[in-house]
Amino acid sequence: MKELEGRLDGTGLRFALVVARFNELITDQLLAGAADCLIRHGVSRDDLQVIRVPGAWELPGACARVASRGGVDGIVALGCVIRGDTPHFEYVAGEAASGLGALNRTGDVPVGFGVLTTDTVEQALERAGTKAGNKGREAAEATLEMATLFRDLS
Ligand code: INI
Repeated sequence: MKELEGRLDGTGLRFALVVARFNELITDQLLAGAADCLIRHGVSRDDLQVIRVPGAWELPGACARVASRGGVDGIVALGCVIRGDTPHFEYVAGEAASGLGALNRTGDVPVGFGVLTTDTVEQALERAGTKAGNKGREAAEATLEMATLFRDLS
């Protein structure tokens, strides 16, 4: 039986980290976790590009342009959508998830989903480097694994 899976070796790979400024107290922590993960796995700091956008709504458009421009092996999308009193949350979170999902399925490079969708600020903080880990780090690690897998599959 032959098995194929990605590796956590980022030597020579290039990544774009596309990060939303909305809720930046939290997204800055997701960014720190994602960058630290990739560097620890061998990605050169010079091969990381950080691209900032206003909010999670803007993530799919920016990631699509980065993907079509080329020059990266993977993209990590980072954002934080916190539920409010109106249906606004559903639209922003839904569009970010479906837009990034479509891009991940159809593009040449993997797009990691490091977008928190939570009911409260506390839940978001827990997932941005406190008791529930750092979802930016997890998204970066998965993107690295998929980037090496995509290389092997191409
Ligand atoms: N953007 C976020 O990233 N998180 C949110 O929680 C959020 N809320 O709640 O409104 C949010 N809104 C802004 C949105 O992403 C766009 O930047 C804005 O609508 C302009 O297009």
